[in-house]
Amino acid sequence: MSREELIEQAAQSIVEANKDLAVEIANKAIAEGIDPVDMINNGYSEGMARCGDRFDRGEMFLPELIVASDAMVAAISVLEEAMPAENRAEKLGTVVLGTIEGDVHDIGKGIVATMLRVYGFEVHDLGRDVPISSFVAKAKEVNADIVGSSALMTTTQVGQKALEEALKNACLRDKVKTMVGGAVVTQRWADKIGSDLYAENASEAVIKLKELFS
Ligand code: B12
Repeated sequence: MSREELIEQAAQSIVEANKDLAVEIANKAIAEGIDPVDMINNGYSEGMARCGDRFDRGEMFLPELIVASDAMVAAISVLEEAMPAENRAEKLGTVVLGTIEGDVHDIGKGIVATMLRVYGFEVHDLGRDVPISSFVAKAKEVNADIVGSSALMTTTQVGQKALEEALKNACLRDKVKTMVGGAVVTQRWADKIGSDLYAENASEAVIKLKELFS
């Protein structure tokens, strides 16, 4: 099967919320030697974007979205196994990462965590619905170089601004770089709140952080 066919089937498996098919396609892609990151970015993520459009149009409802999310998580975990870790003697930096309090969206943040690990960063993934104080406490505890936050909703996006303030109040802002992302987040927002770095997707996050630490 060609790359294009597998990419399209991956997207379709998410739209159909078909976990078995999503996993089957992931395994096929690995067997065919297709880049797992390509499959995630252009296949499964595209499928989830189509789900988002359907949800917007009222053609898909929350329970289906939850099943589609499960299918995506299952396929990604198969592909993660196939990502060759970059060989390097030393870690590039220590990252604390999480989804802002009040927000349960964690698929994209999980992809960012995986990709950063693959490319040589030590990642402390705090999960989702993470209180601002936990980001700050973890950053102190592990002596973080980067604090990254994900927000998928306009209501939780404001938490990224609160995180900037909290890091300043804890006298950590000079020691750590901050990185923001998530579907509602833009470069403009990052500039507005004074975050050091914005990335549209996980691959871009890796490129930008590697630049910063090289
Ligand atoms: C899947 C999904 C869900 C799943 C989440 C499952 C999970 N475990 O994550 C479920 C069904 C649980 C869900 C619930 C809800 N959802 Co929802 N959901 C989505 C959907 C369709 C896709 C999100 C997704 O996973 N995309 C795929 C991943 C790969 O993309 P991504 O998250 O954007 O991540 C990439 C980049 O953004 C970036 N990135 C992400 N994080 C970070 C962090 C850093 C530091 C960096 C650098 C980069 C980065 O890299 C990632 C990988 O490339 C979006 C629609 C959309 N277009 O985004 C709505 C959406 C986000 N949901 C929405 C809403 C409203 C809700 C609910 C409130 C619905 C409800 N009525 O209950 C609840 C939320 C409850 C809560 N308190 O959080 C709205 C938000 C609207 C808004 N603008 O505020 C959206 C936009 C849908 C819509 N159009 O209405 N949702």
